Amino acid sequence: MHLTNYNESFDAVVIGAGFSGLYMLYRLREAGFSTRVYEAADGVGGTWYWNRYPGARCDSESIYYNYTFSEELYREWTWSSRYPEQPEILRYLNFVADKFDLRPDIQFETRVNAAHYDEETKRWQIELNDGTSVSAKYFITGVGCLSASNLPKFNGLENFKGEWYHTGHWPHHKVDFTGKRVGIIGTGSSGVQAIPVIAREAEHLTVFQRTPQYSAPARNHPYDLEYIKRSKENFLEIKKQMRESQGGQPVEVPTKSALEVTSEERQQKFEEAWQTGGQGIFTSYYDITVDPKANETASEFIRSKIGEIVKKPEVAEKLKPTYYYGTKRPIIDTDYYETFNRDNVSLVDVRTNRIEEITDNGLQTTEAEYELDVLVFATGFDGMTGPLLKIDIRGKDGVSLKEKWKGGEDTRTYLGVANAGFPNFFMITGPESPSVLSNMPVSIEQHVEWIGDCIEYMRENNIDTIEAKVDAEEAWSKHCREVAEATLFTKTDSWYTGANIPGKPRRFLIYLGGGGAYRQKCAEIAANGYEGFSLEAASEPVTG
Ligand code: N01
Repeated sequence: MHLTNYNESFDAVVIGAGFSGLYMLYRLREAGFSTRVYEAADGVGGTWYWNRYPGARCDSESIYYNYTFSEELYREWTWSSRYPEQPEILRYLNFVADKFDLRPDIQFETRVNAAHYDEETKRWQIELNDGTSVSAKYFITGVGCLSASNLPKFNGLENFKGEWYHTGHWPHHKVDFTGKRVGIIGTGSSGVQAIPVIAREAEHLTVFQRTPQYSAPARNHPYDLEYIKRSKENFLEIKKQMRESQGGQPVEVPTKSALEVTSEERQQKFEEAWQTGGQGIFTSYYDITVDPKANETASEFIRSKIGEIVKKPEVAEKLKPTYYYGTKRPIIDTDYYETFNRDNVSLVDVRTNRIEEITDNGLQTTEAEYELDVLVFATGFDGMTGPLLKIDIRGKDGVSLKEKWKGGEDTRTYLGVANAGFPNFFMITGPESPSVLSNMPVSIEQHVEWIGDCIEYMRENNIDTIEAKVDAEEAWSKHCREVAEATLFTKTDSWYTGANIPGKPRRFLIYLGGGGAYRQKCAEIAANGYEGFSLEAASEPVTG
């Protein structure tokens, strides 16, 4: 694509008005770069705009699940509870957009269909779904890791006479389950959050479960004002801890193996974590996600809790997972296992009793037909690469990202932020960065600040293009794979490994070396004049 008559021209184009795009816009605009954000939705929020399903809430503690780039912002916003619900997080992001007057530079209800690098002009030509095209020196994606929803191909869905919804594209109106027979497919984080809420309203809820899940109680509670006041007073310390920590929130780093302590001590530790609520079991011992035997201690602890909570033994057995705890996203819940004690809830194991088709009136498995008025798909996302590959992104020689990554067989990036062959293209929390195995806002801020600094550096040093070198990318990708292979994460079928999408090549695309260490590595690379990147000087002074 070599367009000469594009409609507008910017220093930078950013896709997405979620946590990533909002801050990227602010950061670049503050530095004097003309920036345009394109957003498919009619409002800001990204993940928190789309995932409006009942029970949707965050599983990072709210005082850490926010931006830290502005102390004023941190002090002005007050979270209501430990794990805020989706409407509150969406209000926060709207508050941010208003406070920094971001909306004038966001074009809503607009999708980027294609972005092609023009080697002659050294600019990105960006094609929008309204038929117009714009040009930008820098092209930045803030599309998130989980925005391409996965609706599995079930035969007959088009014949279903009832209502159906996907948790990742929930409607804006309230879905009323009162008096209805509801079915839900999927028991990941979304399903586990939605099931207890829907069960309280529906006449009957049938849960179609393929893989049982480990979940721990969230024990959400309102914050007391004194706690909030202290967190605001300690802003600088909290920010430092978040940014230096492994996972983006201050957690005591485990120093012991689960296997070096007595079973009594271990049991006590797990029990304390269970009673406190949150992700404490996951972070209790350093080898939980590394050593199968250590993992089994935590897995068995949660299985025993399921056995205690769920009254019908045959239901409890079906709910007990067997994969390595933590290698699918560990879930925290409010009354998840308890919900299966309700008379109006039934559980169907679709691994043994397979879904054959969706019928006019419900769902047919190999053993029975279930009559349903509403069907909810909590079937997740084509994670990591899915949102990027939905856009026709082409770098030098017209090579697409999809071709470069060999359809996912060979996805490789430099630091999860850049790609060889794609000059001046940056991905916020892209594949092979810590992304979803860290507290997202912290990782997003780190990428945004790194990208912003890089673009400013280019202007100051009269550099026209920056591009990852092939060998640096290869070394980074190899390092990511080696770190992941040393853990149990790669052994489990999950969206982390791409195994949830039929035909998707199996690759683990999250950097597991820790957010703090990753931040340091990125900073060193920048301090060394962007080591591993080729920088090309401009023939004329760089303005953008
Ligand atoms: O998706 P998932 P999600 N037939 O992929 C099942 C984040 N998040 O939307 O496990 C039958 O985890 C599938 O079964 P199986 C968080 O990072 C965060 O729940 O593949 N079942 C699974 O049970 C999370 O990890 C928050 O065997 C099918 C479910 O659908 C990520 O988003 C809240 C099927 C999908 O689970 C994704 O979570 C929500 C089929 N053909 C989400 N295909 C919080 O912050 C899929 N399934 C709390």
